[in-house]
Amino acid sequence: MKPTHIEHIGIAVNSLDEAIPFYEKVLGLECYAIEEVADQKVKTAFFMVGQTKIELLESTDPEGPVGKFIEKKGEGIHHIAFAQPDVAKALTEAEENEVKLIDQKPRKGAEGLSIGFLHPKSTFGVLMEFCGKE
Ligand code: CMX
Repeated sequence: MKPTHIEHIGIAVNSLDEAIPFYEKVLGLECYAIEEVADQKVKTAFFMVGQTKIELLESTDPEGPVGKFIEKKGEGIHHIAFAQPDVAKALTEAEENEVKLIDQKPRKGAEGLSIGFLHPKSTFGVLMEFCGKE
């Protein structure tokens, strides 16, 4: 299944309060939402750039995925999310192509969207997310 576009790029930061002014003042983007995703142990901030979003990720728990990532690699690009019309089907198709899945089926992420992750060890070192309304 072909993604329609890049839905968002996830960027791990130490502090939303410190990073948001850069996106607003230097890039002139508007932070249109801040949301905590308890399940993922992150607080997120969103900016729209054309059809694609920038999702800043601040960890709320050092043992969460973003906390561990920052501890190991520091701030930076954390994942790329592809918009998929049918996330469940896209995950099944990836698994049929021998990709290791983090999520066997979609779960709820930020903005109420269905999300599912592919393991970076199966995707040439880039954590990938499928993301969509279904
Ligand atoms: N990108 C690329 N590689 C990554 C990575 C990332 N974001 N996160 C971890 N890895 C690599 C590590 O570097 C490590 O590689 P080495 O073994 O070569 O050192 C390996 O994956 C294992 O990493 P780890 O630190 O031991 O962490 P875990 O195995 O416990 O977890 C992962 C890694 C990807 C399974 C976990 O982070 C995960 O489930 N991620 C998906 C959920 C998520 O990231 N949520 C936050 C965003 C939520 C949102 O957008 O709403």
